Amino acid sequence: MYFEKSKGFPADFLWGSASAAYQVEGAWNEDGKGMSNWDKFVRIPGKTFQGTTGDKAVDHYHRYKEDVKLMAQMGLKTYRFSISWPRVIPDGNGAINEKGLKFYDDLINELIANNIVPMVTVYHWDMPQALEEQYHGWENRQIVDDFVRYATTLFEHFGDRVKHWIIMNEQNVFTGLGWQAGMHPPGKVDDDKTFYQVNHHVFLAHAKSVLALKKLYPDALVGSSFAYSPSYAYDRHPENAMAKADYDDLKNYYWMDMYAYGRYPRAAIAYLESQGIAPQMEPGDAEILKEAAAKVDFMGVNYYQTTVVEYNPIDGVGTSHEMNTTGKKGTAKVQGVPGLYKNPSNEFLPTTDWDWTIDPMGIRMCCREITSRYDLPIVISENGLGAFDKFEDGKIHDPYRIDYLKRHIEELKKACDDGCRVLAYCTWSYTDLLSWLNGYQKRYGFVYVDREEDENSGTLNRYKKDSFDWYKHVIETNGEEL
Ligand code: BGP
Repeated sequence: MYFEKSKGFPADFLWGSASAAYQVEGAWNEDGKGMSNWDKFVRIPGKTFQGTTGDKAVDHYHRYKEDVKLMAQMGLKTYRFSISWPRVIPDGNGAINEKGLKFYDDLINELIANNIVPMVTVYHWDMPQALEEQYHGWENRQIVDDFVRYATTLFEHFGDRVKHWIIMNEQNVFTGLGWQAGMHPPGKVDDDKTFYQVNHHVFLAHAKSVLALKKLYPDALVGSSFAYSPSYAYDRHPENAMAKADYDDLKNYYWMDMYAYGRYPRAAIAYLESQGIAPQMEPGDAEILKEAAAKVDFMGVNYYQTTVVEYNPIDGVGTSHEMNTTGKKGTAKVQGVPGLYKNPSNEFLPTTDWDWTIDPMGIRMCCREITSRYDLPIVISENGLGAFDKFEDGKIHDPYRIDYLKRHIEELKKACDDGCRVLAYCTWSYTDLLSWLNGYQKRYGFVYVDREEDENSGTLNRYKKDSFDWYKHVIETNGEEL
């Protein structure tokens, strides 16, 4: 739709930036923290780019005050960060680690003292390794109760100061990479049956946590963040249009329908049943999922790219077990589900060095689709450009990042004009941080951190990139001057 004059962003719009505990904190074995599945996984040779770990990460655990000070200088309105489950409950279901809670108390208080709204992610992928050893983590339904106890501990402890909660980060990504692609812990390959069962457990953990939070704090705002890649049919061929419908049901609505409606898409379940891989539900599950969905306040969206969908014959490509983790353009592979769809590249769009499609209009598509299908408010909980940055005489010129963010914010503004209720926009990320599989060379921050893949490299000092001042001005003008 076209509007003569933009209404712009709402006056209370939350301009933010995001991170995740494992990617920034470091201090992996300090102050009583337990081992996480990621602490274990990164130690398996060949799993991460040049063997990088989050042992030290960017040392946010010790430098959080300096980081918050920079956020305050920028005028950031919200900071989205995650809490590390093994830092708070080292073995997952035993004693609470008071020192772990204290770190997050200090961080939250520091943010509030600087007028920055804390937005907390309960689970951003680092699970206590002890639960893997006790009962194979998410594969066992037992984890639901342990998760809800962990989440409730956070709600009880921080709920007086934290209003914005994201329960799960990118459930679709950590389960897909964990049980199909084999690239995240527990590193299982093509185990579709377990993948859907694991997802069912995660949905229950999400739902029961939403209910627990609303019981304690009815005014809290809650949702989960979905890694949403809106899809385009390859062309007007009906087979490709149907492939897009299959893709949306299995790759997008499967998660978003559950968060928003508390049910699985019928066509997806029919397909999974035909393959013998549908999740097992227990009596009462459907009711809990529905009850929680009615209480969800927003759809969290991590938006990076769109996808093209083309029909994939029964002898066509399957799940890829590798991706471009080096930044050498053109090394990513086409993947799909035989008999349903595959995802070729889009010749109309440029890509990053890691072969991620750059499509600013896609962010507007996300908002429009969510608004039409769910009529929920939206929190853009991640959006950003991973790039190689050059540090020269204390300066980092990153016009490519400014251009990327500017073009996405322009489209987001149009989504607001379209009537979408967008509450927040968080860039990924604030400081540079560890990219799970791509090491430290794939940088996303407004703040450059002096370190490389080697654990002993760099001073860890912080430097503002050009994009820092640019985003400061965006915030000052509430997105009017980009
Ligand atoms: C999302 C994750 C983030 C972050 C981001 C960038 O999927 O929620 O944790 O890592 O993607 O991805 P990458 O680090 O692979 O470039």
